Amino acid sequence: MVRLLLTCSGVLSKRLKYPFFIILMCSLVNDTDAQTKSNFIRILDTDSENDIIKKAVNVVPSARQLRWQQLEMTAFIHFGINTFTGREWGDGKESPSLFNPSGLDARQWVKTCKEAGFKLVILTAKHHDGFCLWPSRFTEHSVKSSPWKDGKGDVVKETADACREYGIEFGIYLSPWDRNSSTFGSEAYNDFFVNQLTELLTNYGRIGEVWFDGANGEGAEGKKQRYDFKRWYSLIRKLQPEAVIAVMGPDIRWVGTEKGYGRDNEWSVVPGDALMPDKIASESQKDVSFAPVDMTDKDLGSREKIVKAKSLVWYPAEMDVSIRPGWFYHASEDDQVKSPKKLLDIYYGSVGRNGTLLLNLPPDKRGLIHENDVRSLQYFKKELDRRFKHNILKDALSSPGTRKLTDNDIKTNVVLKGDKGQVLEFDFGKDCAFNTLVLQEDISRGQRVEELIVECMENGRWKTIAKIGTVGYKRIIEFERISSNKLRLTFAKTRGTIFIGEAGLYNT
Ligand code: FUL
Repeated sequence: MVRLLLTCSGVLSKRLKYPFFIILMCSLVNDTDAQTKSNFIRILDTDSENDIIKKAVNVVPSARQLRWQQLEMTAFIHFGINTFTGREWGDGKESPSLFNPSGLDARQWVKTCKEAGFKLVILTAKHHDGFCLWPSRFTEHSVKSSPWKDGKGDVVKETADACREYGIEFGIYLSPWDRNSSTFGSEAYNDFFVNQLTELLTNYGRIGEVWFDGANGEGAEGKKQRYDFKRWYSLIRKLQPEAVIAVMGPDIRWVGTEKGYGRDNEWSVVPGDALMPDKIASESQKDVSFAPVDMTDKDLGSREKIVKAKSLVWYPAEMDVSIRPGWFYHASEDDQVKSPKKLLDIYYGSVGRNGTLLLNLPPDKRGLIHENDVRSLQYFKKELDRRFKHNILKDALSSPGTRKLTDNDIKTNVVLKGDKGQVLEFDFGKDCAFNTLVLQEDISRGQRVEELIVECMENGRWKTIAKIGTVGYKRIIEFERISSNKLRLTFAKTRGTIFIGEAGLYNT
């Protein structure tokens, strides 16, 4: 029989209301609390540091951001003309006749993803070369000019249909930079882009994510394009209101590398100064990155950063990485597919560090995810399931209050008031071996944990086994295997009352 002790210390932070200066960028999370919670809050010149921290705890995800975060694992499919030329970036001059997969099977892509635990698949409908994987009415540079299926095929449709069949979400990657379009560099290009976006958002059912690539090169004769992001974003909101917009859009932030790892302290509440709506509209992607600050900065959301901010926004990280060195398939990389061990490490470093993983699986010239990639993913999933099968806390916990920590629902939470030193203590009644702790904050209440100390009982004394910073949506903490009858979590520093949604203890 296990006992769970909840101890509170510190001062109960008062809930302040800021009815006059809250600006809502996206949807409210909780209508009954409409005046205090939003995914965007302005900071006033008169706000003290304490006021700013209190505002930070009321910055919460929009409904679409919360849904997206809970997907945890999402997949990228890079496929297109580059698959057939062996390049990573095409120049737009490639002949569509090169596109001729011998056995394209989008169901195999989606089945592979589904079985490996992915919840959303994003297809490169158009990469920088401008070649469209759907028969767009607005260009000839597409599958309709290719020999594949005598020009009658539609890869976007096949992928969207497969996602529906397997019950996972579908998303589209549409490169703003188009090296084929003759209008690139003029206002007409924005109309062309809107037309293509409209096709993708209306003809293929529900879209869960729209991914606009950050690469913004030059068109013919050095022409630059001023992208009309405001128009594109409002079109998406109108046609697919549930879709999140990445990668530097209003919903999701690029983590800052293409390696698949988050920071030690990955904050979803960050300064939103560059996200001011008036700026979003007017400048090219190169001029305004929509980044709160330098996206590669080691620290984006600590107290030090947010106390200098002019606004705060919920802007969670997406960790994109390819299973191979390249984003597109190259036969020469068949022996460089990331191992199951590496994929597990990436999982711990992304999903386990308050992020969403976006893993790229590039189909080969046949139009299939290569056997080596499939094998690696299968072993990865098997090992993941094995490691997280047996939650020691689940078996042991008995009281209804503590069951909330193991019911796979982050919204049923354990509330710990105070702003430092809150304690969760678990007594197993007998020695148990473990080496991994998984914690989740109920992020619908914000991200609040700043420092956590993990201890176990050894010979009648508490021994520190891990010290970490942020938790957020999910934190996976590994330490040396130990055997103990008690575990103590001390939230050494928090931004006020914390809401722990889930907890898991494993012997992996
Ligand atoms: C980058 C692109 O240039 C790569 O080709 C790839 O699509 C990657 C996901 O984003 O910016």
